[in-house]
Amino acid sequence: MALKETLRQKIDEFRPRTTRLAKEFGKVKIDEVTIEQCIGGARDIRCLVTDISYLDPQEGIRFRGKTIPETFASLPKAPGSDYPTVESFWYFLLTGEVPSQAQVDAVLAEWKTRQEVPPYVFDTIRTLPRDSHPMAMLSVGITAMQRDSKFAALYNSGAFNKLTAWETVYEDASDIVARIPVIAAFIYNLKYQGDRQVAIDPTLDMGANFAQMIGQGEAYKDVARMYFILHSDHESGNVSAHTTHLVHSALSDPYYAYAAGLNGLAGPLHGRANQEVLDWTIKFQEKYCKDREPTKELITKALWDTLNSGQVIPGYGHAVLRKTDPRYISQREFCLKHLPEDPLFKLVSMIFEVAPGVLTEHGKTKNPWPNVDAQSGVIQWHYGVKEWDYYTVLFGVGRALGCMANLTWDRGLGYAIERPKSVTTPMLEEWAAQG
Ligand code: NMX
Ligand code: MLT
Repeated sequence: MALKETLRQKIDEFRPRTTRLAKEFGKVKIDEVTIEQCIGGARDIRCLVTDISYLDPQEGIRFRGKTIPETFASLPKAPGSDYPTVESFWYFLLTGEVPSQAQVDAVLAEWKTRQEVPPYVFDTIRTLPRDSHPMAMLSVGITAMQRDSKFAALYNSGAFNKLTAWETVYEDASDIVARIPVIAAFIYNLKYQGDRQVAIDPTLDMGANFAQMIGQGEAYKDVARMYFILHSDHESGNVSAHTTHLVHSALSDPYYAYAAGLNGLAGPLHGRANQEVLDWTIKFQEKYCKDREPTKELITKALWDTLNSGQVIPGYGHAVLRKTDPRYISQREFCLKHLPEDPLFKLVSMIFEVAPGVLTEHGKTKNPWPNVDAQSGVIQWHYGVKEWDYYTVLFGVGRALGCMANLTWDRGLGYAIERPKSVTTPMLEEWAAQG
């Protein structure tokens, strides 16, 4: 059965569960809200639903119930590779089922029919100043494609039907995930390779094709597959996923919604932290290690200098996690296998030995351990993708998978427009006085 048909069956089977919960158990309490949460970024308030992934503070992410090692182990691999194709992961995220090789091949074939980016998208990106941030370019590219939205066309046609509208979200979502690596490669070549563009290779899977389009060799194909899968989803409360969900809840189409999500991902406390990590590490090398090897003492001093100047240590801390991010560990294992002697990897490993102690002594952060961004740039750097302002674009390509799978299900289950209630400071003061 084709992916869309499988999905139709799954959504039809699932919908009564959501309807029943809302109708019969709608008043059951699952949380309470404190003043601290209200002022402090709604931290930990349970008010979003997703079945695509779940983040446990101690264990880290599970995609469709599977840990990262379980996900990598269970999905069909790219030919000759240790890693699954992104296409097989997409099938898994959408349906919760491990696909057969034939099902993966069908997604591969489907993406080939979708991945041609309309030329006006490239023309639009080209009009931007060349020193625009690559995330601005990506966001503009996705917004430009809105013209082609099948969801928007359905809405405008007057034939919008709540029960079947998800089908056009699936169409837009699939177009976005198939095209976003092509747009990302275009931006890379435009900005850093003198506009030397490389054509799509229709014989390759998404990760391999991306590698080829940015001029990378065989080894990078697995880097791309691993990277896009690891960055795909982190349940629904993170800024990029939540923004995408929020914007689409107003029935804005997936292009508008994901462009908004990308704009959130571009923030230094979110996806851009991977750029900041490289920036911090290279500046550290330049300042302290011109004529000497890095030491734990030097790193400790540099970390304190950063903290004392009021800045955060990029790549450390997390709003939910309270242990080392398993996405960090997964990438670290890749480094230990493929680039154990890389000087930058060794430096980042030394920071890993020192930073949690420094942050604990500093005493502010609830989680002194590294997150995904502390390790990802090192791998890119090792393979020659040294333009670190581009790293968040790579994150954005991966995050599209999670956001688009979620939007398809959001519409399938008919989630409402999101509209939490705000209160005023005098109201908070009154409640505070009442205890
Ligand atoms: N370095 C210094 N201070 C920190 C750090 C850090 N890495 N992490 C948290 N703090 C501070 C934080 O700024 C806050 O200070 P204040 O009370 O003065 O406002 C205090 O510790 C308590 O913050 P937490 O409750 O531990 O963290 P919160 O949930 O508010 O924020 C992050 C989570 C991820 C925004 C925060 O840890 C951070 O800024 N980390 C560095 C940036 C980063 O790596 N972001 C990437 C996250 C992953 N991603 O890809 O999105
Ligand atoms: C993410 O992958 O979105 C980040 O780790 C941030 C988060 O989960 O809040």
